[in-house]
Amino acid sequence: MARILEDLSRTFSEYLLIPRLTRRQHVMRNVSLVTPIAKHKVGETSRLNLNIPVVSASMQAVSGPDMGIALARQGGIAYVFCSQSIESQAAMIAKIKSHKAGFVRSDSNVRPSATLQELLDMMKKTGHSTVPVTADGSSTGQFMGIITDKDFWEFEDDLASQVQGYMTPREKVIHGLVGITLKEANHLLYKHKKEALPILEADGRLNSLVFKKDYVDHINNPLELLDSRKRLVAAAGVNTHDYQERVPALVEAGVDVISFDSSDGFSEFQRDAALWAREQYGDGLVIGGGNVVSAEGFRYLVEEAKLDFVKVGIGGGSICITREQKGIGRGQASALMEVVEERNRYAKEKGVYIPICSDGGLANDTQLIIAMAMGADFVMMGRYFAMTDESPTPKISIKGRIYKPYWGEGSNRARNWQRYVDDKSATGLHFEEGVDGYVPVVGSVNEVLQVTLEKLRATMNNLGSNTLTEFTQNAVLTLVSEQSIEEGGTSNIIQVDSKFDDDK
Ligand code: MZP
Repeated sequence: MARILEDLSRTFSEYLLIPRLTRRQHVMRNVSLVTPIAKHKVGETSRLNLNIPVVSASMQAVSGPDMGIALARQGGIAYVFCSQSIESQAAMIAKIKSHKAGFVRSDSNVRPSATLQELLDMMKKTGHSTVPVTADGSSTGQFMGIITDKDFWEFEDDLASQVQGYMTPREKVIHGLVGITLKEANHLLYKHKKEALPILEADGRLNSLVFKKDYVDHINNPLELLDSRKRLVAAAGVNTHDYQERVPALVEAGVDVISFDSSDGFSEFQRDAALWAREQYGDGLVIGGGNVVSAEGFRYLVEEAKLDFVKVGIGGGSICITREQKGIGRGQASALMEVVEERNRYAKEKGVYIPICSDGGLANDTQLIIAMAMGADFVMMGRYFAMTDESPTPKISIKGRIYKPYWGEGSNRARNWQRYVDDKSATGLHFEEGVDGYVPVVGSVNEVLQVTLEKLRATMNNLGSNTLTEFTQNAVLTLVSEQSIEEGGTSNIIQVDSKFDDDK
C-alpha cells in the first residue's frame, strides 16, 4: 500500500524567522554572502564559491549571455539554457568568457595596408575604438602599432589612405611583455595615462590587451566572479541526451559549471550522464544536477551520481504545472528542509559537504531569505530574472505597461522535450508541464539584486550573523497561521500605491 508522509507539504510563506541577539559587529558592511557551489571536505573551502547566493534558471526566457555577464559581475552565475543547439549554447558561453578579463585577446585588428574606410567599418561593427595593427591583421600577428578613433577624422581625412600613415608605430607604443601581472599592467596604464596596453610575446607578436575601463569596471563590481585567468565564471544547463557532444563543446568554450536540468533528476539517466562527465573532466568541472524533493533522491545523486551540488524543487516554479499535470512534487519548504537534514547527516557521516540549491517558486525577497535560513547554499530563480533588462526577450507594451514574455521549459513554446522525457524512445509529449505568459519589467539585474541582497544582509544581522553559515545555524523559524500572514501585511490603512509589491 502507498505510504503517506505525516507532514504537510509546506511552502516558504508559512514561516517567519525569530530575531536573535544582534551584536555590535552585526552590521551590513560586515556581512559576507560567499557560499560554496562545489562539494568539499567539511572544514575546508569549496573549489568554487559564489560571492552572492543567487543563480538564474537554465531557461530560454531567462539565461542568455547578457544574463551570464550581468550576474557574474554581481558575484553569481547564470545557467545558459540548453534547449538550443550545442553550437549556439557554446557560443553563448564563449561570449561570457571573453566578455572581459584582465588580459583580453583582441578581436578587432587591422593590417598596416588596410584603408581608413575598412578600419572605420570595423570600428562601427564591433564598437571598438582602439585597434591593434598587426602584420597580417590577425590577433596574434607581428605587432606593428595601434590606431584609435582619435588618430583620424572621419569627415576630414581621406578614407582611402592606409592605416600605417595614421597609427602610432610600435616603437612609440607603451606596451607590456607576456608574464607581466595585471597589477603591473594597470600601473603602466595609470602611469602613462593610457586607455589600452598591448601585451606582446618576446618575439614581438601581439598576445593580448589590457584596458583601463576593465580596471574601473572591476573597482565598481568588487564581488565579480572570476576564474583563475580573470575571466567571468560561466555556467550552463545540460541534458541527459546529447551530453557526450554538448559537454565537450561547452568545456571547449570555457564553461566552469554545468548542471543537469531535469524536472525529476532522481534517475539512472542523470546518474550515467553525470558519471560520464566526471570521468572526462574530474574536478576540473563543477557538476550539479537535480531536481529532487526527498532525502532518498538527494542520497542517490550524491552517492551514485557523485554530483557537486544538488538542486531541490519540483512543481514550485511560477510557470510550472507539473504538480497538476502529473501529480508529482512537494511544497518547496518541506522538500528543502528534508534534503538539508539529509545533507547535514551525510556531512557528519562522510565528512563531505554538498551544497544545496533551492530551485524555483520564490515569489518575493522574503521567501529567498527563508530558503537561505532553512539551509539552502544558494537559490535558483527564473521569473525574478525574466523580469530584468538582461533576460533575452523583447520588451512589450500591454495597456501602457511594459512586460517581457516568460515561459516554462516544459511548455510547447520551449519544446524542450529532453528535459521532460528521459526515455530516448519517446518522440515527444502530448501534454505540457509549463505555461507561457508575461512578467513586468523591473530594471537591471544590478538594481533588483541590490534591493534583495540588502534585505538578506539586514535579516542576517537581525539573527546575529555575518555569514550565511551563521545565519542558518542561528535560524529559528515559526510556522504561521493564516491570520498571522494576513496580519503581516498592512492593516487598517488605505495604501497609496501597492503596484510594485503586487508585481513581485
Ligand atoms: P521560478 O523562479 O520562475 O518560480 O522557477 C524557475 C524554475 O522552474 C526553474 O529553475 C526550473 O527548475 C523550473 N521550471 C522551468 N520550466 C518549467 C516548466 O515548464 C519549470 N514546468 O518547472
